[in-house]
Amino acid sequence: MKRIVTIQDISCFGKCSLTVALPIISAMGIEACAVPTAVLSTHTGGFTGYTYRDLTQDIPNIAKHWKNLDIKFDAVYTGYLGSFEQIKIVSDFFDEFKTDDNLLIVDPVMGDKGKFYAGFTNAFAAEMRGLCKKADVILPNLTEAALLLNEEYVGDSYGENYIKEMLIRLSRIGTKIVVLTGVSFDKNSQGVMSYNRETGEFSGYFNENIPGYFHSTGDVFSSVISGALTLGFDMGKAVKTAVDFTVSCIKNTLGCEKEHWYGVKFEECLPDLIEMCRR
Ligand code: PXL
Repeated sequence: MKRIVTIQDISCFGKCSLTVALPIISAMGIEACAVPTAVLSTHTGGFTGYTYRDLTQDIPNIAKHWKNLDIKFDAVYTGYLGSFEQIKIVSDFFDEFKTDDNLLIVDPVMGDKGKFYAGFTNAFAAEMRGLCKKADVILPNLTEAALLLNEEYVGDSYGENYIKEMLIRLSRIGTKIVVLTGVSFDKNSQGVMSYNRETGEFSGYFNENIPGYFHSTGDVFSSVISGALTLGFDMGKAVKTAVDFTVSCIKNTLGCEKEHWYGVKFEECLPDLIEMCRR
């Protein structure tokens, strides 16, 4: 059985970060371990008045205990991180838990649609770039890619060449595999493009573009692709599984957007994910 440790906050209400990653990783038949970086009453994307308890100081102690127990991970997957100091400590965690054959996966959660999430800055993006340098796989959306490269966000006006060149620039940060999410070359389809720096291979996978904004789809996608790569799926199958599952979750939320504006209804789709991982 494979084992992933995911490092991100727990937003107690709101269906994102750990409350999405843990059930998805478990459904994929992978042992899910967690390092909670902070406890929030809700996520920050649309709620006001949320509480925030920082757990940065606990992370080195958790790591030390696990080292004493000689626990090893097939993948370390990081999501939302809340401070410079947290990035530094997660970077130390990478150094401690990297092995010859495990995967360090970074979703550089910072923003979407050309805007930072609450509390993030350009200086944070520069620090996040340092963490991406150590990763085997990074999973930015187009906004996060621009922030990592210190470039202008292009909005919807780009073609395939622009994306390929952006993938190459991102890979120069030092990462072996870059998966760029939220790529759309026409209004009917949306998906991802990836680049493997070692083989020079690009690949793309697209599914229906469903109009609207669906919170937490980034965390759903990143959790599934992290699981799929950990299970040893090749990039094509990993990307297809993650995109198709994310689209199923969005479709399952259509018609309930008013009530479920804060996160997609991924739970009812988990049986499909279990099935996708059996094939
Ligand atoms: O979905 C990413 C995410 C994770 N954690 C927190 C967030 C967000 C996005 O807004 O606010 C706390």
